Amino acid sequence: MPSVRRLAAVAAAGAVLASAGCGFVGQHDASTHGPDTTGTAKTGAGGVQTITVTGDERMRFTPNVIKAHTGKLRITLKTTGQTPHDLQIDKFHATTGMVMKGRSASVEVEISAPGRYDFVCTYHVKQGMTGVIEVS
Ligand SMILES: [Cu+2]
Repeated sequence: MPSVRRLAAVAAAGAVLASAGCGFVGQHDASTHGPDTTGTAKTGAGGVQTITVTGDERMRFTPNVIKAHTGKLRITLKTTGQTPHDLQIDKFHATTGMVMKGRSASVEVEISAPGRYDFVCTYHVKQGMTGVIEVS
């Protein structure tokens, strides 16, 4: 059963990089990280938007561009290969924690402002394992 870490974080303008040591560890850039795959979060029970992202042996998230609206968003990371991954949304300091082969775990945030929110695999950010949530 996937574990859910609840974080009621608010994306207030200007709250970026509030604390040293927990800033952006990577920024999504398709020009260096290969072609993007886009997925749209679906609104389910309780108005929570959900989407599943896979992490694979190529050190890529699929999709790596998530379209969502403001409100609650739950991203489930599923690791498909041998290599464990995590999914961390930098701005919210929110993470799935390490997800082993064949397992999945979720991270849930509440996004109050439209914008672009980067996420990374903290283990493979240097290999370009990054993505972005596009919130409208
Ligand atoms: Cu990874």
